[in-house]
Amino acid sequence: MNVLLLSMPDSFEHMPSVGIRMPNGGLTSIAGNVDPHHQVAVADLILVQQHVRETVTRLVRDLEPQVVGLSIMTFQRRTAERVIELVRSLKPDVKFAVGGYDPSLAPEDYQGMNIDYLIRGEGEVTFRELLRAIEAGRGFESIGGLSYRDDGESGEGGWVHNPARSPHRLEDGEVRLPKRDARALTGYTFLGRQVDVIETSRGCTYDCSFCSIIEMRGRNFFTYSFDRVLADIRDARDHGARTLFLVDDNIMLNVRRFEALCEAIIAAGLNHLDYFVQAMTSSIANHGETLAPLMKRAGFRYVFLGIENILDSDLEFLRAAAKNTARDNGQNTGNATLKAIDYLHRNQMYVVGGLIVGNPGDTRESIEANLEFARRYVDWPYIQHPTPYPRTPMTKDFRDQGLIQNERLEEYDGTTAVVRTQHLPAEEVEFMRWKAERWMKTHHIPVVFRHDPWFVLTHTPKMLAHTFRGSSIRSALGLEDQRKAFQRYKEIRKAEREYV
Ligand code: B12
Ligand code: SF4
Repeated sequence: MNVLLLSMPDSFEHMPSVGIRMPNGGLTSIAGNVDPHHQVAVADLILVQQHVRETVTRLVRDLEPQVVGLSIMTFQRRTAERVIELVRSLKPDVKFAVGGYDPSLAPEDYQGMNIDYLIRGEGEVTFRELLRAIEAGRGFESIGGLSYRDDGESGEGGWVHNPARSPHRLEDGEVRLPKRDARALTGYTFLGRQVDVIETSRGCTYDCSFCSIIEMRGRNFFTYSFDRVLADIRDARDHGARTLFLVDDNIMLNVRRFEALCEAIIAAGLNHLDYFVQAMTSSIANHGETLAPLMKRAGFRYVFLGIENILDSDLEFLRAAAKNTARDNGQNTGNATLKAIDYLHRNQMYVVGGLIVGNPGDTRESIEANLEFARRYVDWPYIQHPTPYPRTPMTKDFRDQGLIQNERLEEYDGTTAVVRTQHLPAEEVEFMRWKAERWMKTHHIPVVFRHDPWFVLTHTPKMLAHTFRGSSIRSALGLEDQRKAFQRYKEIRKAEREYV
């Protein structure tokens, strides 16, 4: 069968497509795990953000897919619906499958859409079995993790939801390597270097209230063998990647394993690549003395730190206190953030600082404290607002407190404030972040210049134009109210969301 897998073009403020275009790891993994006789193509629509309609039309005409699969996050749901309608208009008999976080966690919202199958949770085995069943003309009732339309029998609007599939333990080699050759488009980049994504583990045993992971797969942590990980890194390198993003949910859950992975990367001579990883502050703070130099030797350059917030009360709301706690001789010694940042900086790595501002108890002062912290200590701010994604504990909290101000899901991109605090309206929270964060981003330009001068010379005007869109010379000089520039930015952002 011909299969076309699409990831959505929607990006958000901290991932401007002019400088950052990353592949969707889930789709290449699915492509690598269907039976080999299928012709699978993967298209990451982020690569053609300005030409979605033409590109999808061309791909459908050229590849003539019988099955089209879409990977969807919540803020991409509206775009996904539009892509579905477009493909249907081109090829009405195509079978549609959707997967990823949004369909998995809000399947009921997809029942009215013009689709045939919904894959909940991990997709490799479920999708493989789905294709087998379609090909053989068999029923779907035995496929775990699958929801499907069955207008004949079921009562629930024609939908049948099979029992969930347990998360794969990953250790037996059943989940094969991703198939990068399936990619139909080119142009992946992370600040001028070709980028790819790698997985070494899946899952997390924490339960931060804003995170979708627990509802998606339960509290567990399963790992791939190092041989597989190294083979995956080599494959990404052989496909041209020079920067690798480790997309593990929480690679630092097992610090000893992560240290051994760094050693393995060095021993395999793969430390000439740049690595970007998401990390827990407590792991870095508690093991930084040995871990940070080792990471540096293995090629780690950027570390995304889930700081979340510098105030204890906010950490409590976010249920993120445990992963941000430093320990000395088994004693809790307070917030781990500064210690973690210090270890990373001392070893010439850069901190992408993940902070969440706009929590229910936040005041102007508490938000300012976090912004000031970011200004002083992080190299690249990644400040977001709490966003009520389907089925997270936080969503229930916000709903119970009546704080959700905006139900337009296409704006649930993390940098649009959609919830108010008990003290400030959502828009004010967003204004404060927007005003401060644009300038912080400019501080990192010299660092990028030293690493990739050509990229900076050729892309800085575009990057700045993106970061400061809405601003004018007058607003920069203080001759115009910043709020006017902010309103213009909001209008531009709204127009950008019309991808199809
Ligand atoms: C890595 C990652 C990123 C990377 C993305 C790199 C990339 N291009 O892949 C970066 C840092 C850029 C990123 C950014 C964002 N992310 Co993110 N990210 C993750 C993370 C940590 C892992 C995702 C991953 O790659 N997993 C590995 C792959 C193999 O698994 P997978 O994607 O789930 O795919 C499997 C299944 O879902 C399923 N599947 C997926 N698609 C499909 C399609 C079909 C047809 C089928 C059959 C199956 C299927 O099968 C796959 C294989 O098993 C998750 C989860 C977490 N713990 O936080 C969040 C997560 C996905 N991100 C999220 C969000 C919201 C964002 C942002 C909007 C804001 C933010 N929080 O940073 C931005 C938007 C990005 C953009 N487009 O501009 C949310 C999504 C919530 C939701 N309900 O939509 C998550 C769940 C985090 C959270 N807050 O809970 N993210
Ligand atoms: S530690 Fe990270 S992956 Fe784990 S629940 Fe918290 S935010 Fe999610």
